[in-house]
Amino acid sequence: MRVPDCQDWLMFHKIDMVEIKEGALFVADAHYPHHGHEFMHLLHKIEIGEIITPQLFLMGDIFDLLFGHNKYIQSFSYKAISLLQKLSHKIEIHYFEGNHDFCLKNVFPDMTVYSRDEQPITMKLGNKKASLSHGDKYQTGFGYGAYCKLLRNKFTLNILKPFQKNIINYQTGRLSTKTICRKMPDFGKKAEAIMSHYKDADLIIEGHFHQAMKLGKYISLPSLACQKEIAIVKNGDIVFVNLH
Ligand SMILES: [Mn+2]
Repeated sequence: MRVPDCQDWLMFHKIDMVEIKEGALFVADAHYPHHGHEFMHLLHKIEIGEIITPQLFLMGDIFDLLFGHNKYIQSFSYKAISLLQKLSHKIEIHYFEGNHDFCLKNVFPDMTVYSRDEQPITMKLGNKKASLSHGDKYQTGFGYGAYCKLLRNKFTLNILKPFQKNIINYQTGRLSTKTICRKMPDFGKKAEAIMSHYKDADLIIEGHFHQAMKLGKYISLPSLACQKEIAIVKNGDIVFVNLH
């Protein structure tokens, strides 16, 4: 008989639907470090045991600009990255990449990281089937799938090297002053359009829009940067809580 190896373990976990546990925390759109320090405070509280959770869901755009295969960009968020790496040894963390933070599988090897292509992911919440994703799947992005491939390519990396600091400095400056908190007046319609892609799900949990709204089976998670709120599973239900 063959001894099970790491690959088998991965396969098993891919097939087995993840169960969202009571007390699980959902953090979305912190846009760290440009839009407040709540994310760092939250991680710290988890580290010292002031907040206890069995499971942490990072729903994308946690960092305002972060991607793998680039040391310079990681230097801006070094403390948060190393604390997250540390926490990932102690608790179960699921990271859904967003449009601001991607190519992170190597940065966070002890988390389950879902690329945009892999999302949405179906999980169980009690007897409900929940579809989870960052939330920009049915919108036109700037093609970061291709970007991700480019970043992994040694040839492109070498060509970009002399310019990368300038590019990143420019983007960081632009993002840090960007207005990211807006109430979307027609959000009901948008939610309807998104829901039409999920005939099969009982619940759709997404970040990205920063709306902090529940519309039928659609949950637009609060943005930690905008509402200063996260979501928590309480009595099998997803509720929004203020961190202050
Ligand atoms: Mn987003």
